[in-house]
Amino acid sequence: QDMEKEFHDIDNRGDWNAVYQELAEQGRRAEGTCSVAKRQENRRLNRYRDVNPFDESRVKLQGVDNDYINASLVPVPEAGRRYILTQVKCNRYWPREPDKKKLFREQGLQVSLVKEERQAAYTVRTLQLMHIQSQQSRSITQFHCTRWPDFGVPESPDLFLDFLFRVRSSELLGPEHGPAVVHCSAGIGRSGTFCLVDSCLVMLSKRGGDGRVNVRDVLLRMRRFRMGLIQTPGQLRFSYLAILRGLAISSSLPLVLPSGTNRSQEEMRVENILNNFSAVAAVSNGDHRQ
Ligand code: PTR
Ligand code: PTR
Ligand code: PTR
Repeated sequence: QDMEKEFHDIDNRGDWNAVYQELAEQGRRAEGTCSVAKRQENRRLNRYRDVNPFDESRVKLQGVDNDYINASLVPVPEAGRRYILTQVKCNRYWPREPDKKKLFREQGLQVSLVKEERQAAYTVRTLQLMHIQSQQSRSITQFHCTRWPDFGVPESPDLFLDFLFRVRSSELLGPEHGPAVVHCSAGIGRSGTFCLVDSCLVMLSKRGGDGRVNVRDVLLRMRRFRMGLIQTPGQLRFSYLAILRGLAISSSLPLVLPSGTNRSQEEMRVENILNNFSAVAAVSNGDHRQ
């Protein structure tokens, strides 16, 4: 595989820093304008002065006076994916317990917790979001990766892939659903890593066994819709590792498991991951305030 060779070449040269800086520079040269984000009345809506949505791909709120939110729609057509990346993290926006509701008066919304399942590295929650005035509600599935500090990488590709495969098994990232919301602190570093790995793995599986994907090109194309996706050389290297590992896992998966033979731990683990179906709509990375 070309990508594997590229990975080892960069590793052997100890060059991730240079590769990352070059990519970041190319990304910056292609950036669009952020004039709406920089308007006086919107300044307080941006957590970081240097992370803004482009005018062209910003998500617009409906039914409110000011349609501005620091969120971008990032399409990856080759993978059949569309994500909304945004900066939502500092507040726990869901109730801690099933019988409690969280009320957002200003927005006229109410959030209740329907179900919560805790795993070692992530939590899956089913939330009910209600628009109070119309009494309309929708079900939101939130996948919350709980072990990924900003500017860092997850402990291992396998731990991250457990999380990613769990999200994917719900099929909520697919084209028959609206774009999934992916958020962290700035909505670029960890969220960007998540979307890049997901999209590249989808492209590889569509292209079959000897398919290829140019990770850097995919990332640069995604960066035209939201700035700064992937924030460190380490996150870029981790993305390659996770894609390679994800590819190895999915191609080692036998179509029909031979009965009576001893299956490896690996096969059983993968089968477990793939059988874990549930329903989704939002993905969340990182910690939240208590
Ligand atoms: N990791 C962040 C930092 O150290 O900059 C922490 C942070 C958390 C920054 C929340 C900003 C935050 O948003 P707000 O100021 O809106 O609570
Ligand atoms: N200016 C901020 C900083 O560099 O600290 C912006 C920023 C913060 C960028 C967090 C990325 C961050 O990480 P993530 O997108 O993973 O929350
Ligand atoms: N309870 C923490 C606090 O308010 O300091 C919440 C928090 C945790 C805020 C982490 C920001 C954090 O940074 P990040 O999740 O982006 O690593």
